[in-house]
Amino acid sequence: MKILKYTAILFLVITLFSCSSDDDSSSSPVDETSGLHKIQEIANDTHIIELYSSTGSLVQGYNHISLRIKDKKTSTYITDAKLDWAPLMHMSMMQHSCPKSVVSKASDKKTLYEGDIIFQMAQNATEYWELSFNYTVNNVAYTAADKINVPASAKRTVSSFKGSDGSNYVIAYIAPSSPKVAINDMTVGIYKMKDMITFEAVNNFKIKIDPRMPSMGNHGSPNNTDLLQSETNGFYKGKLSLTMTGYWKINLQVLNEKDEILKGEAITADKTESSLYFEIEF
Ligand SMILES: [Cu+2]
Repeated sequence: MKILKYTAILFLVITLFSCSSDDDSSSSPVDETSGLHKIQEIANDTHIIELYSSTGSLVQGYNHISLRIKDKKTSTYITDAKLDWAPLMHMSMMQHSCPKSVVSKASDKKTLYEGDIIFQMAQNATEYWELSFNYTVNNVAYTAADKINVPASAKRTVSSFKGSDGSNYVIAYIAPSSPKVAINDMTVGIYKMKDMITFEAVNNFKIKIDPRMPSMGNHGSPNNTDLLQSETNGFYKGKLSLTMTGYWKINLQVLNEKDEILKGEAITADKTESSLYFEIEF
């Protein structure tokens, strides 16, 4: 498996190297999408918006998305756009959005913009997500929208829940994206649903984690730490201890700023899982 991976990297390096040595036109802009894979394009009459991620697909859960805007006439990439995006799920009985960040210029990039979207639900045969853009280039306003593909995740990395305070929340696993047998830096996003369209980051909550291996007597791990926020509207961060590879259920408890439990239960001999959890397997 490792050999395969290294062979793939070697081929990639050779390909990249041979591409760059062929490219002698100094006027063509640098391709800033190396390491990224195209998810899809969303076009209107004037532009093509290219969506990218590290994998080339969207997932139910947390997504870090990069994008660039190509002018159809000149085939050049826009460097000074102002963008806003709006994900909308078209369900049979209603429509709703999901938590998202603003879209901003990627640091040190000319043509690349980036942001986060957390899809709390997957599409199905009749219900689908649409992504719309409102943006301006040289003070001219444009819109573009299209269906996007958000398949169900095999493991649970996002949950919608009603808290004991009556509010609805979305909680999403963000990192580690490649868990290791180690004390991992863990990142989670949590948002309150204000209405069907508006999801706001919540502040000064606490997320308690209790990772367990159900297949091995539901044993846990030492030296986990609660997830806390280091900045207003920011993600929650803590330490996730994983002592072996395999399937882990990360049991969660969400506490509000008054230390009241909004959702989730402590694990005991009789209570082997919380009603709120993430799953990982590595
Ligand atoms: Cu939905």
